[in-house]
Amino acid sequence: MSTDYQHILLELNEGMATITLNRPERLNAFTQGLHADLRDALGRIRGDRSIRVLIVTGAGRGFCAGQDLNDRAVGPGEAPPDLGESLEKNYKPLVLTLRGLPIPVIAAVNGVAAGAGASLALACDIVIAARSAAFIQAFCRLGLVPDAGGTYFLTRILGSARAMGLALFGERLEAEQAQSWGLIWKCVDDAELMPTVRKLAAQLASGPTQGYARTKQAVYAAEQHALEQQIDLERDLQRELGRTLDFKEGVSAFLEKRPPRFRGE
Ligand code: LHQ
Repeated sequence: MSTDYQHILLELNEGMATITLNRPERLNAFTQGLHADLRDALGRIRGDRSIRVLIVTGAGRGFCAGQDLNDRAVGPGEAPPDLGESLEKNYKPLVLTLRGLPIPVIAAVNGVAAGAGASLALACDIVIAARSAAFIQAFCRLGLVPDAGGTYFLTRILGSARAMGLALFGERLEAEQAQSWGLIWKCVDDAELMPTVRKLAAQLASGPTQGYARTKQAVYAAEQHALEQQIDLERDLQRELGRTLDFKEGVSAFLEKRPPRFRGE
């Protein structure tokens, strides 16, 4: 099934949802309209228990070039825009919704991811990029800080030395380098991007969805917790998961020497 929006495509198929940012002539830069479509689509995905994985990608040759700067030009005599309002209303809910979805989210970075477009990719749980793709912290060219979680993601994932270099110089970080720095999960040949992503998404869509939700929760909590707190969280999550049908199925399948049939329950 596919659902039409003006600025994105939403496809739902066998437990997998795919959101394709669809403003290719502007490298899928964010506008109010794009944000509104994303909000609506993510709300539907969150409310549909049959969806067990989400893919986010871009139409055309770019993934997402960040904020559409046509919306941000300040003419002579005009009051400066309130960028904080735009972040509060649009980008913060977007990033927090992606992080909070109880299903794995895969960014299929098909081309350049610049500014808040790079933050969008890094807000996803797994990032797979085409070899020709690149990540650009374009904010410094505009006199801005990396936003939409940019300073958080870069610093947590790479450490402050590399985060600072990327943020101050705004250079292209090629997908291969991003992989070797550990910023993303994988870089693959361009032609292999969507086949690879769909294969992994299908694997996740037929996996133990409850376990994935708690894994996501635990991995992100570990960024904040001390060891003891984290061990306590793991205990609590495992206690819940031990009651799921998927755990029962996983153990039975192992003992019966057959592949498990997880239902996400
Ligand atoms: C664009 C854009 C774009 C409009 C390409 N806007 N048209 C900011 C402020 C407000 C609040 C919230 O937070 C933010 C966060 C941010 O995201 S700040 C960062 C904004 N993004 C940028 O500064 C990136 C601007 N784009 C570029 O530097 C280049 O386009 C990159 C390096 C991404 C790609 O370069 P090329 O591959 O050479 O493509 P291009 O520049 O030729 O772009 C293709 C078209 O897309 C072109 O239009 P045209 O009509 O000439 O074909 C661009 O103007 C348009 N486009 N990014 N952000």
